[in-house]
Amino acid sequence: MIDLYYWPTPNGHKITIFLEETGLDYKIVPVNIRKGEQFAPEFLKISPNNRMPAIIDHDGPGGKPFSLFESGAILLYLAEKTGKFMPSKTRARYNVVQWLMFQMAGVGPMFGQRGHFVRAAPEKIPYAIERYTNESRRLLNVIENRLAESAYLAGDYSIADMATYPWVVGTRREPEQLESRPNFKRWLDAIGARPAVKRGVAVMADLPPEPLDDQARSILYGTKQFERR
Ligand SMILES: N[C@@H](CCC(=O)N[C@@H](CS)C(=O)NCC(=O)O)C(=O)O
Repeated sequence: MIDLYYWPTPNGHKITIFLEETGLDYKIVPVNIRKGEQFAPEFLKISPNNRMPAIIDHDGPGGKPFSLFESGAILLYLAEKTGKFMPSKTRARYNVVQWLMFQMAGVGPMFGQRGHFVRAAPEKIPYAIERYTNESRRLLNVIENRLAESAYLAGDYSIADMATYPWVVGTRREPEQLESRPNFKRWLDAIGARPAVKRGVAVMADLPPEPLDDQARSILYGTKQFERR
């Protein structure tokens, strides 16, 4: 059994998609990041960066519990544990790893900052919005070019696609961005049609919408983030 410390966000969806794809037994442990539950001492023991997702695999290596934070590390671990969605041969494996790192170091942070400055920032800062919008569009072009030569980011459907999809699926709200990227659109359609992906993104999707009020802002973007623990 795997405990998944989770809140329904793109980083959380990466892991629910993998777990649904493989049928591994898991239990959701909700971490309400707008209420500050990511700062609970018990959670920080497994995720010292106060971010979800994190897991405890009660049947970890050596049959003992094993905890992990960082979604990319969790996907690598689960792929290795199950032997699924990451090939074992070195060249093919590192092809997956490089596209996973591209998501972790590029797509996630840039789309995340864009979302912050477009939707969450209390003031509109044109330079920041333009900077992260440009960078997000550039990354979509990298994805489009890659998908013009490959059905999925790293050959076959893999953890690299599971990591990237939840971050870029919101581009559907900007149809003009899809028109110029037909291979990206084909990939979005193919992944979005997978039953396990539908189930993965549906986990806790029925939560009532919570406002990003002053208290949530202060927890997510305020001084609590860098208080010494
Ligand atoms: N690099 C981390 C990022 C995780 C992350 O940013 N999680 C966000 C939600 S999507 C979070 O837990 N935020 C809580 C906070 O900012 O305090 C990963 O991929 O796991």
